Amino acid sequence: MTNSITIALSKGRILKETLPLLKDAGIEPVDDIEKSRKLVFPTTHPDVRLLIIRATDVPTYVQYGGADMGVTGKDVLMEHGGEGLYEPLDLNIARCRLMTAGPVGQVSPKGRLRVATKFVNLARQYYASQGRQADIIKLYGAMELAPILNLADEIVDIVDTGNTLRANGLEPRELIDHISTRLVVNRASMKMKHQQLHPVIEQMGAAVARRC
Ligand code: PRT
Ligand code: MG
Repeated sequence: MTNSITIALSKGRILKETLPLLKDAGIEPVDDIEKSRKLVFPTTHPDVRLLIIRATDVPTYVQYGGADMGVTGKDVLMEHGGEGLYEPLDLNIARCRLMTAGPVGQVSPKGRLRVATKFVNLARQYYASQGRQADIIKLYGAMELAPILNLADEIVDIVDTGNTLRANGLEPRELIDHISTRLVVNRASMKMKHQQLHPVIEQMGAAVARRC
């Protein structure tokens, strides 16, 4: 199997925009990914197979060599830490912002803050970089509920249109970072399978450039 490469894709909102970029690199799943319950998909490229997994698991699979390459959000990569990974390409899809947010019309309290988020590492780093004391409360979803139910003073979450915040009585406060989807590669694979990986990275890069 040393000649074959495995690419881990994030299921969910990134997947639809990733498939056309892979297609331009000559890689198309043979089954309809969105209709199938399979997790591993052969492709029209004889040496390439795709894994369809949760976005948050992509860096882990690629780091440990379960996949040679992966596609996931910069938010997920920053939260993971990026050990063992190269990040050769910004795919420029699923663009959004990582922000702090709190109840409309309130300002962030001056003293110690309670912050609810699924991005605990990112949040800890951000508040430390601002010289602010923060107790981070880990949630797995529906962060917007936390300030409403007085679980937290503010949240750290992804914002796109801002509709989700508004619908829950919240507003954006500070921009932490701009986010887009990235291609990542296992460091050992980059050396050992350079011949197979290099053309895929090149062709996906060209596909991204054509779309800009
Ligand atoms: O949902 P699940 O827990 O299974 O996994 P996930 O949330 O990691 O996956 P998914 O598919 O929801 O998101 C994958 C990636 O898409 C994220 O890691 C981001 O890099 C990127 N992305 C782009 C977004 C959004 N836009 C986005 N709008 N991820 C999430 N959202 C959510 C946000 O969490 C909030 O609930 O949409 C809501 C905000 O949207 P607006 O338009 O109302 O502001
Ligand atoms: Mg989600």
